[in-house]
Amino acid sequence: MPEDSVDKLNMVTCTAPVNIAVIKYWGKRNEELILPINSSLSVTLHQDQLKTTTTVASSRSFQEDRIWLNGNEEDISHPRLQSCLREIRRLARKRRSDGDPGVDVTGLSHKVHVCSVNNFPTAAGLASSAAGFACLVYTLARVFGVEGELSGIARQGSGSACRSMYGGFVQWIMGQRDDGKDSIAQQVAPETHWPELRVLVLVASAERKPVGSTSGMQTSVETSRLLKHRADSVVPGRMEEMVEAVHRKDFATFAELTMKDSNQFHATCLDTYPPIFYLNNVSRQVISLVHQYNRHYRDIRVAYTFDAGPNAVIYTLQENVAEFVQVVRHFFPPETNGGQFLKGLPVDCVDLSEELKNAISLAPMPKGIGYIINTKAGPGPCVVEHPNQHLLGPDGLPKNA
Ligand code: 2P0
Repeated sequence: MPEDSVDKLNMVTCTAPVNIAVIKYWGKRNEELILPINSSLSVTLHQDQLKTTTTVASSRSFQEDRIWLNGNEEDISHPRLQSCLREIRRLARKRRSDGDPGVDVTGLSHKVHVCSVNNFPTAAGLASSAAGFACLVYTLARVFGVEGELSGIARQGSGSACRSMYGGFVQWIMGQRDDGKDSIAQQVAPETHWPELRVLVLVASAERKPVGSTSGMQTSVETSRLLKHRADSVVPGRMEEMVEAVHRKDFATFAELTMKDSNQFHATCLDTYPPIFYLNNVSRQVISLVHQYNRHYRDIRVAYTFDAGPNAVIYTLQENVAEFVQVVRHFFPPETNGGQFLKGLPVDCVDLSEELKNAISLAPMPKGIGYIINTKAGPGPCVVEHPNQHLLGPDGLPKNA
């Protein structure tokens, strides 16, 4: 590659977070624009534990758009990738014609190379598409010099990705318009609002989920009357209550709504025909454990939620983390010579009282849970300033290829 084209490489690296919904998104009213049948609300997880990193480079010398995900080159012609690229370029052209000096005029026609990695295993069962598309859109926007509302573009990559465009507590407002312009994410409160809140990801299984979210929710929309009832008559009220509970930092209300909404989402999966099963025996044991733990204290101290897979995500407050982790360790004894059971934020060691152990009537399930990630709410996407963090080399190809 000649020197001058190397000089004209425009390269940006950003990171974006995972989010876990407490009011679930399930069902679209428009498949192509990814418009949902109900609003949803999530907590953005801290990027110290879970994040996607994406580098985008643009250059006059690139022949075509290309993308590498977790080390492998993937097909960039995927319609959802194309939607994000097209919409960012459209926005950049619009900004330029509006006279925005920030837009890199010369780079508008350039092709891009995209390289993206997750710092968590796909086997952790966490929705990597949300962090992935949020990171792609955020990074592309920096490369093309566009700012402002970007969640509507991330949404067109993957619905839940629009919520990863902000930190803290985030709602995705379903919107009413057919063109989707009002279907966007908004921050309800920043991550600093509720510093005591903690999130434990209980990684139960390395199996791949049987039915993907996109096709699963499609079948649910076609066949489940419960899903329609949920979207029309349950979620609107729950969204209001949840926003209020977050503002008040009312853990008991937040927790109860979270558990009920997870349960109703899985009920709509069972009401889908043919039914979809995301929960397994370990999931059901975790549900039972949480309810028995809360009943023992006559107080809602811990809440569970499950997405399109068997792994539990636990919301609790910092003061309960050490004991609850020990409870999980007691009822799901880990492999003695296995890897680290607890990852993420450090946790003190505590002894469980006999009273508490006796109050929970469950037979221990050895190795039911592989490991726990202890994390908290965190900020939205950020730019990585240090150039040695770029995933693409000066030749525009992945460094670790
Ligand atoms: C959520 N999930 O609100 C819900 C709860 C899974 C269960 O968003 O088709 O990967 O890309 O819009 O965003 C997973 O759905 O689906 C999801 P698409 P997405 O987090």
